[in-house]
Amino acid sequence: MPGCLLDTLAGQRTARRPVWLMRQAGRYLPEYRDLRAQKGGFLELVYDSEAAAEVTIQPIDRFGFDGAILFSDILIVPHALGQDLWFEAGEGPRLAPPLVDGAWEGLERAFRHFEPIYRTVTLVRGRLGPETTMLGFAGSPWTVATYMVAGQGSKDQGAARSLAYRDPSAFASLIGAIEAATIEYLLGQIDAGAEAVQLFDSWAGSLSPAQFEQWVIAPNARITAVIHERRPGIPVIGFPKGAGAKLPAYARETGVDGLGIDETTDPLWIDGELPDGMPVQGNLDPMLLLAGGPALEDAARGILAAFSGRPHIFNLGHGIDKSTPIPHVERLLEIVRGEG
Ligand code: 1CP
Repeated sequence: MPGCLLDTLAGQRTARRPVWLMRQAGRYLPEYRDLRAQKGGFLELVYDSEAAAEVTIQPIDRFGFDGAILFSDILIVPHALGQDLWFEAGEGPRLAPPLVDGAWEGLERAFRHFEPIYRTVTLVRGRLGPETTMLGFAGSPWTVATYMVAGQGSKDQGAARSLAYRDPSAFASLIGAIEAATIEYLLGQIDAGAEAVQLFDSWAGSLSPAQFEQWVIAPNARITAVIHERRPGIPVIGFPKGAGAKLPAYARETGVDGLGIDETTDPLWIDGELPDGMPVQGNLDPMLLLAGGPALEDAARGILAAFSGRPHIFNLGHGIDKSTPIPHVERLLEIVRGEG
């Protein structure tokens, strides 16, 4: 029996609104911090399937979310494509060599890095009750490319944006390589037990409209089409963060089954723009969850009301902040579940 999250993605309006939170596994949970300290680091945790399965399930045990998002990272695909990957304490990810000219062909592929991730999915699926949906994920090619080209995170994604203008064919080749690896990776997650997958395009908002068509919509449409063709019935959630006015085109043209929306999007506006019955996911500001109090409660109720006429998965507009107090999460869940 599928849970209400899968029913919602199939276009049904369920009695209770399904809810999960982006980055629901992570540093705001003391049980995560303990395990991370024991294992020595983030990547050590990700590649240890037993530990990653435990971290994936921690927020389900504590809060009973309707979806369990695989504990991993979007940068596993660059690692598998042959870049070195590590995390600098207090700074963030580093990838070497940076692909300033987009030349990925010389890298030595290491698709074996996908194997422990698949094992995590299988372990988690085996331990979840049928009411909880196992969510796989990957980064979208554009967002993954921004890290591969710069060799790290960046404020304006300038290195990738300028390469895409300077040498569009080299950039298209890099996007194509990421796309192919992402398809293989998502199919592998599905075969291991993922029941839906999300494409995170965290930097979709940094592109001009024409570039958005080329580097966001087109690759996501191709990935979604292959998943639909080869694993029929597995829904794809697209999350083009920052897409704003380009969201309706993204929803129409990619073929995704559900649309993730960030906190800068007005729920009433997007509800009016999307086709009737299209499932949406979002979009509470993570800073409201951090702040708590009446502002949080009013905003949560406003989102529930705005999306009461279509299938809706309650979520944040972006990842939960690491300083979020746990009682605020508990209060939010009471509101979403109609208990308070
Ligand atoms: O413990 C730690 O210090 C590590 C922090 C951390 C965590 C918990 C990183 C490093 N990644 C993750 C897990 C993660 N990342 C998940 C799974 C768990 C969950 O959602 O509960 C997911 C889905 C991601 C996705 C991810 N990684 C994105 C897309 C979503 C988003 O937040 O925009 C991005 C951009 C990354 C890259 C990344 N990984 C980690 C960091 C700190 C970053 C961002 C780097 C930057 O500042 O650009």
